[in-house]
Amino acid sequence: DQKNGKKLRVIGVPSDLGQGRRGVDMGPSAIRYAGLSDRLKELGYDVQDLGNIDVPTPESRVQGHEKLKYLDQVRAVCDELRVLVRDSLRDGFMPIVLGGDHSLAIGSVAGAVEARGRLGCIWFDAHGDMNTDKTTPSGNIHGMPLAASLGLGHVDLVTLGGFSPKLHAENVVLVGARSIDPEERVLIRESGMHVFTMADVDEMGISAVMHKAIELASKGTQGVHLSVDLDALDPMYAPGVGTAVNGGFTYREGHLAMEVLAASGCVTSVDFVEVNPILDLQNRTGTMAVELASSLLGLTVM
Ligand code: 5AB
Ligand code: MN
Ligand code: MN
Ligand code: MN
Repeated sequence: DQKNGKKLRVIGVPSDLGQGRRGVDMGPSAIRYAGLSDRLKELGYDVQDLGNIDVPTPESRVQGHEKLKYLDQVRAVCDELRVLVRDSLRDGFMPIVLGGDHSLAIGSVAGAVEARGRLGCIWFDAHGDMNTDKTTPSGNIHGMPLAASLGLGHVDLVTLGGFSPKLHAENVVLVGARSIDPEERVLIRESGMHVFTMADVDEMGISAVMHKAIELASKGTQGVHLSVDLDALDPMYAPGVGTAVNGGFTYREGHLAMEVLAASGCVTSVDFVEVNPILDLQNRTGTMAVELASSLLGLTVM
């Protein structure tokens, strides 16, 4: 059994710094409450939960930068996460990062690349997360983590860990996109990264999309960082997200995507982000995150 002796480390990032709606800071609690650790232990893993990174509450924050909201604090949180992800991998653990808003992925990607070298990245999202300080319509850094990881945007985000870029566009695959800002679209096209929109998923089927995504992300890399924004799923299955967009993955498409990834064995670190229990219905979205993690980490019925 390939899971024997496999060690997982859970890292909570209770951050709502990167977006505009309160409540996503409680995402890590909601995912834990839905039974994450027990499910993973049932699957035969050794699970260590490191608890949460300290994140300043809104009441104690200062808005430093005129355009990018809470830039300094986002950078500090990402830097702390970078070290935890890096050291977890170096200690032989697969990091499972719980968010919190998607800005945290700047830190998890940086740490994963530091530990392992060249990595592919599969990014499940309704959005592109490819805005920069120049193109952002909102000032919210959760719309920028993929750009920052590709070396685009504000220097404080791009240079985390002292190196840039973290990712190479030919190994980056966005899956599930259906809400891209006009200038963000230009950056996506110019970058050369790969995009499978929901229309592509409808046309090709999620299985073919995933096989292609894995091939692209794995080519010449030491593993794949998987970043799951729960808003990739249809709001019917994941209503507890700050920026819900209709027309997302069905329950089975989400699971099949994880199952194809599990079979490939390519994923070396993962984020589950944007879970907002205040906007949720009876923790449906936290539960979805736990179920997706189970499928990713190899739950087989037979
Ligand atoms: B998420 C928007 N493109 O930049 C922006 O949830 C939304 O991490 C970003 O994918 C959504 O503000 C960021 C309009
Ligand atoms: Mn999103
Ligand atoms: Mn996102
Ligand atoms: Mn969001």
